[in-house]
Amino acid sequence: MQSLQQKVILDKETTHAYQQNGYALIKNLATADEITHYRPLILDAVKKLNPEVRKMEDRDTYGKAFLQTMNLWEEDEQVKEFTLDKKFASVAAQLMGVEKVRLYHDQALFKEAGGGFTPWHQDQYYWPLNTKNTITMWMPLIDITPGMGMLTFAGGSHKDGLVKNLEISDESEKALDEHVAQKKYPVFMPSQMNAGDATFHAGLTLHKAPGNSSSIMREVMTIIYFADGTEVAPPINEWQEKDRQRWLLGLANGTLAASRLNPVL
Ligand SMILES: O=C(O)CCC(=O)C(=O)O
Repeated sequence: MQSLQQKVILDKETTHAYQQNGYALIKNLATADEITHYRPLILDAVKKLNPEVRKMEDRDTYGKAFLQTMNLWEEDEQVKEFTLDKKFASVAAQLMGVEKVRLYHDQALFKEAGGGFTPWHQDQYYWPLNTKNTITMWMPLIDITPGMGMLTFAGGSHKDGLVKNLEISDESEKALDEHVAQKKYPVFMPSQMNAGDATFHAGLTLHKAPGNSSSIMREVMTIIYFADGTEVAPPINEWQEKDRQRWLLGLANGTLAASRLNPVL
């Protein structure tokens, strides 16, 4: 699948808007051929690796929000091409205004039919990385409408740092919803995304998604990147310590975040 390597050059307005808003919507980032090729491979990997076995009614709010299957690229050589793809990484680097990015990890986030909402949160709460220059690419593998669980952003919220020390939960939803209202951040939700469109958001951008009220799975693949040169930060919660072990292979605080799972892309 060679076409993935074609570079996308963003215009200044797009990168400037990303810096101001903390998110960007890039249409047609993956072509229809690329989606046709990679979607079944990602679906197979999710089927094989998805760790969720509980019934919907037995899960908490986080568990109801999506099936979270992580680092597919380690398990599947073809998904590896997708996750390590330079076209996606180059868009991430251009938006962040850095020359090189490293991979943090990938994850498929599949919101089941009838799946719950994703509470307001900031990703950086989970990451022991000594930088604000982190970004997630969020790409639907099928066409999606808002009611299927469209990602929604609080514009400019990334500029205010880590707002609350809260994991994804009913508590984060309540506290951060109040914060968004109080700060009057403009809230943005795309009205439609087609397979291969992608949003990018900063690790500190507040975001959420409604539940999936449709009868089909919201299939989304995500890739998380950070600026090359970032160091490992002392973990501030248990999640960050787990991440340090899992995605940074236990690298010590203050060392370069550059394990074999974090190649420069
Ligand atoms: O897919 C979702 O519902 C939430 C995604 C998300 O929070 C993320 O990719 O950072």
